[in-house]
Amino acid sequence: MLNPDRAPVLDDADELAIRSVTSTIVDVPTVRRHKLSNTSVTAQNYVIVQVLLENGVEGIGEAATLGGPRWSEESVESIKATIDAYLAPAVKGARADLFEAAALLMAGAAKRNNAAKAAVETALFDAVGKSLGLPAHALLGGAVRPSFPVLWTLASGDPAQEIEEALGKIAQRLHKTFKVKIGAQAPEADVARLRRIAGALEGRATLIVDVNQAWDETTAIRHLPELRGMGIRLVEQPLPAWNVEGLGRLRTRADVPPILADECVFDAHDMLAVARANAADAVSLKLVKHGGLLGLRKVAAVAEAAGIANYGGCLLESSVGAAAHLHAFATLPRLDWGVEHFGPQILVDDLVTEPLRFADFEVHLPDGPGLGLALDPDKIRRFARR
Ligand code: MUC
Ligand code: MG
Repeated sequence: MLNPDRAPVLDDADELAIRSVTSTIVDVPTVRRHKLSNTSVTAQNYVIVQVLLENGVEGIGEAATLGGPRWSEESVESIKATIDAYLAPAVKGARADLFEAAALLMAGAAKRNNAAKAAVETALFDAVGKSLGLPAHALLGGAVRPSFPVLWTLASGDPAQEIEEALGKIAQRLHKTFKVKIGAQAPEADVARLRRIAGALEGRATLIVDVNQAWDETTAIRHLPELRGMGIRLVEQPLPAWNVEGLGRLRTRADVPPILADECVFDAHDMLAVARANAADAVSLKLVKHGGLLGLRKVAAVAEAAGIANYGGCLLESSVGAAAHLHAFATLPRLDWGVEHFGPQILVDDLVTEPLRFADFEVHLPDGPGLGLALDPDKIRRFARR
């Protein structure tokens, strides 16, 4: 473990010690129902983490979930319990700037629980960045891009509403790539829905789909060629997370769109297994899966080494979680598919004083130390679960 005698010494090292870690569950309604293959939400649930350092600087982080413990095994209730009972005591008193050491302390206190760990680690990057006057990306190697093409997800399940929503986003110059959530209904119904959407948006937008593990291999072999025929550019997690070999078999077929791995890649070992099985063309990177910014960069490095493209994934984070992702994504040499951090736009209100800026089909990396954002205490009070 960390030897304090050998640790690099800063003049103000003690001031960077962690005095406290607190967590708050917030529930923020969405502007419309968001329907995935296995869950459907009308509010997003987050755990907001606040880390206070001995120098009085506060850092913030966020863990997002989607419909309780359905998208993955973590829920806001489990995340808060894990942070309060295990992660906070493990890092209390440790130096916030020793990020790898903090990750080891958290790994020693709890297995997996990656969303909980990511929220704490994000708050450490924010607090240290604010203490040193540096943006979080500078602590990760530095940004190579100031903004990102950003897509929007169509997930009401009603194609007429989805076409209208997409045309509105194009007209406002917010989004021109759309991810359609499928798998909640029979494949034939989804194919008909996609045909309507693709026809209405032809020449005006790029489409990808996310099946969220809903199909088996036979269903995928039957329907993916139809999706390719409609010009769908990428198909995300068509098979259950366990069926990595099945994804590899799909990729040997010329009539299938490129495959984006999501739920089958949590850590760098998973990424290596996907690479070895030739199971993906791209991987969706998310803090909740990879356990933090450091973990996200490790998964991205394995993907890069295997020639698999990095895709900037999300779990409908508010500006807090979205900004954390953007700081990590900004440091990746390549990010061929852009990002999907539309989360702040689907909430009825954000949690920060100055939300992320969306303009000209891009979302912008915030300036300023740490994450470059500040929590709005009134909004936290308004949405905090009682
Ligand atoms: C997922 O599975 O990709 C991301 C965008 C969206 O609509 O759902 C999430 C989760
Ligand atoms: Mg997905």
